[in-house]
Amino acid sequence: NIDTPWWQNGVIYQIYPKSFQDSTGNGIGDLPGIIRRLDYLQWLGVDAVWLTPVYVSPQVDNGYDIADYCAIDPLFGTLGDFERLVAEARRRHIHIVMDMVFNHTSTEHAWFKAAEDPASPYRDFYIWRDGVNGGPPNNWRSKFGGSAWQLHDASGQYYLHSFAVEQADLNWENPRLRAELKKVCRFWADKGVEGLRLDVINLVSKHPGFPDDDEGDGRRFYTDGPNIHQLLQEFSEEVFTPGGLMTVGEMSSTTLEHCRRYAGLDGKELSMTFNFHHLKVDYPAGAKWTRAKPDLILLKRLFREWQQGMHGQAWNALFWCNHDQPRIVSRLGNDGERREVSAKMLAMVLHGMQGTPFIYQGEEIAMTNPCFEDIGQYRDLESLNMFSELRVQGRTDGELLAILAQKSRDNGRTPMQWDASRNAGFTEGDSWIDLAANYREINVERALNDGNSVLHTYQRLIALRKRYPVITWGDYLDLAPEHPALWCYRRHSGEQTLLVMANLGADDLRLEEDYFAGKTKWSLLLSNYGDIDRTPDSGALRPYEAVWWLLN
Ligand code: TEU
Repeated sequence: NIDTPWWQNGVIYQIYPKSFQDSTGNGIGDLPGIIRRLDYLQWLGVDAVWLTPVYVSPQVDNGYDIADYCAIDPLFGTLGDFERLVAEARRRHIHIVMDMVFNHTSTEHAWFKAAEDPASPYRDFYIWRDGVNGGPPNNWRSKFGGSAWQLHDASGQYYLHSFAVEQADLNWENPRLRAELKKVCRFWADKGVEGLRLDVINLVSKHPGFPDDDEGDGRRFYTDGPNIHQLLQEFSEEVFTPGGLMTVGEMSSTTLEHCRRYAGLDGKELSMTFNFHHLKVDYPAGAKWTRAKPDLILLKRLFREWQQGMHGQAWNALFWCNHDQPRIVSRLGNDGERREVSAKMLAMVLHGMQGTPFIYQGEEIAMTNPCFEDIGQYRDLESLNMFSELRVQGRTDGELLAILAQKSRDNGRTPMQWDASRNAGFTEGDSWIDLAANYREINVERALNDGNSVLHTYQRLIALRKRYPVITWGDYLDLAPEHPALWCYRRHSGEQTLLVMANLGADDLRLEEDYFAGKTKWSLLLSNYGDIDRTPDSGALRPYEAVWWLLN
C-alpha cells in the first residue's frame, strides 16, 4: 500500500565501488563505471543501491578510513560524477544509500591533524587517555590485531582506535562532534541521498572509565554502550526522520533486545539493523580464524529467534554476503558441481523471510571465493595482520593460507565478473586485486543469456516480494527446527500462506512429515530445479533443492 516506505518491500543492492566497474583503466572501479551498469541494476529490479565509502581516504582500510566526509576521492571520480549517478539512478527509480563511517576517521582527517595539539578545540573530537604503568590505558584489543590504543609521541597520550591505528575513534560524548556529523548527513541528503548505512554504529557509545575487558579477549569493545539509544534517538529526531532517510545500522556483536529498539517500527532510532550472528556459525567458540564446517541447526535457530523476535516490533536487514564476508555459495552451499542449484537455494531461503534483503555485488551470479594461493594476492589489512600475527605464533603459511581462503574479507572483494573478456570486463588496466580464476564461466553476460541462471532466480525473487504481501508482513514458523538438513518454514498473514522448503545438504532428503498439513491447494511459485509441474506430495527433496509453495 502507498504508505509503506520503499525499503519495506524493496531490495537493496550493495556495491563495493573499488571492485564494481572501472571506467578509466587504472584498475580501480569508479562512479562513472557504476553509471554504466545502472541499466543492469534496473533490469534486475533492485530498489536501491548502497555504495561503500567513496570519500577522500588514504585507503588503509579501503575507504573506511575517511579523511574528508564531504568530498569524493579522485580515485572514484568527482562530486559531479556523484550528482550524475544520483540523477541517472533516480531516472531508473533507484534510491542511493551512502555509507556513514562515524565511529572513527582517518588520522589524515583535518580534525585529527588539529587534535594532535592538546590545546586544540578539536582535541576532544577524539578519545585521548594517559598511559598506565608505562603502557596503554587498558587491555582493549583492536579488531585488526594489537592494542586498541596508540601512543601519540608528540602529546604523550594514547588515542583509541577500535580498528586500524590509522582509524582514530571519535568522541560521541562531544556535542560539537555530533553537530559536525549531522552536517555530513544533511550534506549528502541535500545531494539526493535517500538512505544511510551506519558503520559499526553500536560502538560509538564508549563505556565510561574505559575499564579493562576482564572477561572477553579484550575485543568486546563494549558494544551497545550506555547511551547508545539516546544518541541514535537524537540523530533520528534531528536528521534521519526530518530528512526522510532510510537508515540501516551495522550492529557488531549486539543482541536481539537491543535491535528491537534500534530498528523499532516506532521509527525512534533506525529503520533496520544488520546483525552478524548467523554469519558466525562457522566460528567455533567465536573464533573466526579457524577452518570449520557451519552448524546448520544453529543457523536455523538464529534466524528463527530473530524472525520471531523482531516480527511486528522491528525490522531486519537480511543478507548473506557483504564486502567483509566470504561468498555464501562457498561458505554454506557447494561451489563445485552444484554451485548454481545451491546458490539459488540459499537465495530462496533468505528472500522468503521478513525484512529487507540486501544483495551484494556478484552474489546474484553465485560468484565464489577466489581461493588465492599466495599471501601476495591479499589486500585486506585484517587478513594481512592476522597472517603475520598467527605466523609469529608458529602457524605454517600453508595452514594460514587455507584459513584465509575460507575466511578472508578479500573473498568478497574480487572484481565483479561481467563477461568472459580480459579481467571479466571489470577493467582494461591491471586490477588492484586479482580476479577469481573462474570468471570466464561465471559472469553476468553468460547468466543473462541463461533463463535458468542464478541471476534470473534473483530477478524472480525480487519480483515475487513485490507481488505477495505475505513475504513482507507474514509471521515465521519453522516446521522442522531440529532437522539437520531440512529448512522448512511457513509465512502467514491475512489470507496468504507461503511455504519455503529447502534441502541444505548434498544428499537426497526424504520428507517424513506432512508439511503441507494435508492441504492440496498449494501452487508452485518457484523451484530451483526449474520444475513447473511439481506437486506437494513428492515426499522427497533432491540435493540442495528448494521450493516455494503458495496456499491458494
Ligand atoms: O565492519 C565492522 C567489522 O567489525 C568488520 O571488521 C567485520 O565485522 C569483521 O571484519 C568480520 O570479522 C565495518 C566495515 O564493514 C568494515 O569494512 C570496516 O573495516 C570496519 O567497519 C571499520 O570501519
